[in-house]
Amino acid sequence: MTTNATAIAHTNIALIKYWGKRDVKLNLPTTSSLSLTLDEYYTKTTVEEGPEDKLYINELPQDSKRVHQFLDVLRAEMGDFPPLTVISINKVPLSAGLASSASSFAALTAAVAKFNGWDLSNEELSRLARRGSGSATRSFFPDFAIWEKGEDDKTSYAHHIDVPDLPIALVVCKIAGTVKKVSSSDGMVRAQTSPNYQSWVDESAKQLEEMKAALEAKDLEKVGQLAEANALSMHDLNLTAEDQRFTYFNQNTMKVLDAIKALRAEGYLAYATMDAGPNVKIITNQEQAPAIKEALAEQFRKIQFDIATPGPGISYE
Ligand code: 2P0
Repeated sequence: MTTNATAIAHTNIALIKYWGKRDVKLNLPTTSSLSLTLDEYYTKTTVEEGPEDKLYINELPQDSKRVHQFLDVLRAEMGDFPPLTVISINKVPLSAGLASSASSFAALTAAVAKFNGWDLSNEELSRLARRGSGSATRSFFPDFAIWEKGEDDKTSYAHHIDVPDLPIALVVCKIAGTVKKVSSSDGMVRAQTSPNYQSWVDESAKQLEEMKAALEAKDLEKVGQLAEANALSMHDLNLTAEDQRFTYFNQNTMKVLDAIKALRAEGYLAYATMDAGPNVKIITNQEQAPAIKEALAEQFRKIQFDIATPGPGISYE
């Protein structure tokens, strides 16, 4: 056991989404999902022996039941360890549809494993991180990862898929940096009451296979089409939920989605994906990303735009 341990995990954006649980306690998903790890957004987490489990994010103390529960899940799974002070530096805009829980729980899992000297593969770490947050399963791997829904607790984790030299880029539209009103976990429960839910699950399995083929063929146009179709149908579930329907869209979301369509009509490679917030991420290639960013920045002066590119897997300091 060392006195402290530090891990860095980058966030990821799902091109085929996770949006529903078949087991809430074990965090087992209804679908497999596929993601791109991003270079620009990450969490760096250090753990050291506490007097008690305590979390700081960007130097501010936090009262996070989720983190406390997760540390206890790790103790139950792996054996006891001392109370920990968790010090997290988060370079992901908090809770605004850029999955900060993905990089946070991946970095925390890896830091705790290093602190305790657990000799685990990234797949085994991914399996443990799942209990903290589903999307964290995919943040151990560079570039592209698939979280296999698996059969049970032992078989539901993510792995890397190798797609060498794909010049993919995302233009991230930061429409709102405010805290979202419906958490992902609540949103999924509601979405699962949509009459369209089972058809989304069935369609998602087909889209995943098509996405793997499109990545292998390096067909970015097809990657974009599939990701957009998968994301927009995920958001339809929220609107058609029978119990507490809701939407993450706002007026600017609609306008940006229209602008993406217009860019496509002009010949750009531009497809939208969206997560649990009003932000839109545009899937394009690295050559076109700056022009798309510029065109949108001119049209939407109050929205901030970033360009994100494929990022690395977990690392340690
Ligand atoms: C995803 N999202 O695949 C989907 C798409 C948001 C929209 O995973 O309840 O924070 O902690 O397992 O991982 C965000 O949800 O949810 C997410 P929990 P998580 O990236």
